[in-house]
Amino acid sequence: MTLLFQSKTDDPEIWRRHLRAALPEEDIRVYPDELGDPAEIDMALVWHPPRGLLASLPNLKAIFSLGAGVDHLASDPELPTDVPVVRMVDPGLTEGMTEYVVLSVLRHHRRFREYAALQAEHRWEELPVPLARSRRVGVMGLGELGADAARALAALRFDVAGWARSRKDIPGVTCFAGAKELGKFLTRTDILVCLLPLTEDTRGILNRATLGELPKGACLVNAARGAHLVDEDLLELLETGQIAEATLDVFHSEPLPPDHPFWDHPRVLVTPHAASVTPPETAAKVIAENVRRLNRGEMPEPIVDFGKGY
Ligand code: NDP
Ligand code: OXD
Repeated sequence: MTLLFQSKTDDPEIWRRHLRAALPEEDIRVYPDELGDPAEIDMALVWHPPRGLLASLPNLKAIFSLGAGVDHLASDPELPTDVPVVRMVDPGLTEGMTEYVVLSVLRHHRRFREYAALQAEHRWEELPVPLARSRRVGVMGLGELGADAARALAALRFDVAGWARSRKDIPGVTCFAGAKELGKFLTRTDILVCLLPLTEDTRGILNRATLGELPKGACLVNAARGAHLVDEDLLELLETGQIAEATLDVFHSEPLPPDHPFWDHPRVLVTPHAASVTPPETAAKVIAENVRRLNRGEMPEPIVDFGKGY
């Protein structure tokens, strides 16, 4: 079988090396130079593919997303509807995200932004910090990434809750479900972490109304998608003190435009969509397992349900 690799942001040679090691029998081609005859492509491993590329491959049996999010595919009006789309669920990707979330939550909890500001003024001042068990962290999205991050935060003894569409049972995590329980989840959350997929239901979910339900002085960590957040609402809530600080990894427009107010905001930490990057050394093995499933005539997994949007 022939696998086409396409990404403008991932190094194709590193991926080729890991894919070859995991799939020695398969033909690995890198887009665009090695595309060759489109009819020969059986599978595509892609990140933000050019519109229409996937539709131009007539014998495609599976589309693998290089990332966990599939909004980069859902937004392609020409996405083939008869080819299974497989999202990235990879232990390395999950570990990276959990590190980012734990680091960000601890940074807010232990007031490191304020210590950095004090250091800049050469001020020796101890700031009070509650025990983690008194700090209420809330994780929006309890899927592959959110559930792992919530478990890690609970292991650090934070008072952790999570919110998803369906009810979850995660030891040490108070689980809320569905739109009806969003309010209860928000009002008990001091540090809010967003790990939702971007869908029509979740677009703009971090807005004046929802962030306004958090206790005054709450912190926000958005590592999901920029379009979850209404930027102007966050800026306004930072001004009023409703939101004390934010850590933002994802933005409406990436790279974040140089004149965007987040860059210079003293209480916003910007990272460049780097919360977790799919590591080829682990993910090539995940792809290989799915290619073997296809070779056996089985379905790859997990397949995206575009009815739900993720
Ligand atoms: P999953 O599909 O495994 O989990 C999604 C979770 O969100 C599920 O718990 C789901 O609920 C919940 N959810 C979806 N829609 C709603 C809704 N309307 N209301 C309440 N809960 C909802 O995704 P992952 O955990 O693998 O990834 C999450 C997102 O993280 C990705 O889509 C991507 O956008 C982002 N990401 C960002 C990265 C970065 O570097 N910044 C890296 C990787 C991912 P249920 O379980 O009931 O279905
Ligand atoms: C992803 C991402 O979805 O990198 O994996 O954002």
